[in-house]
Amino acid sequence: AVKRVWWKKSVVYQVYWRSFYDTDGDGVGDLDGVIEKLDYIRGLGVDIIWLNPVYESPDLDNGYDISDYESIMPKAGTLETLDRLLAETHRRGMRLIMDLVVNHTSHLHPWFLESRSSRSNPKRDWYIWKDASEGGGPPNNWRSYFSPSTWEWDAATEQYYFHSFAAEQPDLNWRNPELREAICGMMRRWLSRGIDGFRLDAIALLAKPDGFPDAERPEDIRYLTNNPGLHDFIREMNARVLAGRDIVTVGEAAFVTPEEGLKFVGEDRGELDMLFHFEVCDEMPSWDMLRFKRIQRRWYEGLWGRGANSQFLNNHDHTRQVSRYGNDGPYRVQSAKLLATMLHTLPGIPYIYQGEEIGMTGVRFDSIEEYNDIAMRNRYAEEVAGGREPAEVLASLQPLSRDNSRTPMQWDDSREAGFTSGTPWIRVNPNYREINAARDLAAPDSIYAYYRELISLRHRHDVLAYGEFEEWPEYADDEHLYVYERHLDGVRWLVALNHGDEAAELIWPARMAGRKLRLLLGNYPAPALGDESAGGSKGEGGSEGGA
Ligand code: ISL
Repeated sequence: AVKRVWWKKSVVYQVYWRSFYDTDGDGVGDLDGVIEKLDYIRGLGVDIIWLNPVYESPDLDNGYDISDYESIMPKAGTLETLDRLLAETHRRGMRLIMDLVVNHTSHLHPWFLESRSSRSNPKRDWYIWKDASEGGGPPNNWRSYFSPSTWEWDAATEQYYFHSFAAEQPDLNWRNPELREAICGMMRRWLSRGIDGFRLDAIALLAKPDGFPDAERPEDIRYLTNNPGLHDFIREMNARVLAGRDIVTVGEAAFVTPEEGLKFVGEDRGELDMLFHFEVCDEMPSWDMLRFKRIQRRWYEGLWGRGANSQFLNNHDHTRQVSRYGNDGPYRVQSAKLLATMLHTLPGIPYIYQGEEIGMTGVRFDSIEEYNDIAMRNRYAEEVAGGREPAEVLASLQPLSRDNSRTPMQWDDSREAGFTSGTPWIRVNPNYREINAARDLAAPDSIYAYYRELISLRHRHDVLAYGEFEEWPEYADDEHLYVYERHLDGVRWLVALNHGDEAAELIWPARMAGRKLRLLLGNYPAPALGDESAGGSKGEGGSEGGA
């Protein structure tokens, strides 16, 4: 049986605040904007808000380069605004978790300024410094996420420092006990302020291997993650900060298998509550039904009854799910509902990324200057410097640019989609006249209304949170149909999904004879559920999500 905890019946809504709602006209969303839209979020029925980083930052990686953990970036607001947001969130019966980056800081964080000031500075060891290799040049051949090397030369002290992401994001040295104490103290202060937990950024990266050996295949950056000692750090963090509080934590863990994943979230481990694994978003470029089924099966078998997973197909790093994994053309609405049905009925806690609930789509800007994403811009510069045709490089980077999901929330059909009275920091998707929240709020059969219903079903029925998962074997190898049940204490829910663009008929297996069916939800008008022909669910070129 699965351990029952409130957050397992919850749905999380991710607020990428800089693109959510701008109240002061500077073109960047802000915390006041989140406060103003709390009723919209609450209207959906979600329980937990995950707020992307709001700390003081030079903002080269949109807040993931923190220069002061204890204050708020002026673009977002002040500590006072954050307190108000927290109070207003709680007043509406929701909780707020903050995104926290402890693998690295900004290169402008006072800790790093001290660390780089001299080899003998007391904070030298709070970051990772190494001499050049014997022949000169970086200590090893590793690639970072956002640039050709993980090593950046510091001319003043004549050593390299290590960075898993951009050079402006030096990695902290978790082997240093004073550093760990500083991080734990900071986390405790945030919890005392009343926040309800953390989304822990890049948590699988905290430990680095002894001696930093060269990689055989530098382009496969798995070596950055899951190194020995990682779980000691997380357990210590749990014991010193998280344990015994009514909070919830989710770790962002790149490159984990279910076996590795269980170490983060195993209920007997004393580490974290939930996990984002990236076997779908990082490793499945476009929809692949058989692969997706395999991933779901393995994670279910690996974690069920032992630790919690999460379900998501997009976030601020991954392009919009309806564009990437669905159909954002003629079947956009049906497709968005289909993906939602799947995410909210598979085992795991569903995460919604702002705008997903109205079916927002990816974008394509005309020139590299219109993009902001540091990962994309650095990659573009590297490839163009390497002699590739700029237009070709741009075209190859567009589909997966992180900016696809970072365009402003489309509130209505007024200028700039009602996001700002000024000039938005990143262009609004031109399709905002058709796709916007005002329109969805007014239509009873909108994507928004459908999400609200899915969330309400989760709250009202334990089977979605605690029910076992069973695929119909008849369709296990089907490339378009995904048919499974969740069951708990004699209650069985059937989910039948058609990802194909052709109508399909569900063949009713003999074991279903005599079953009484009630249709709960579907992305097409309800099919007739006769006594015999109970399963004949046909969808015009789309899909059925019903039970
Ligand atoms: O988006 C990815 C690549 O497709 C992920 O692997 C991602 O880069 C990685 O999981 C870490 O992401 C997080 O930390 C980054 C930050 O830029 C991302 O926005 C954040 O989600 C560095 O702090």
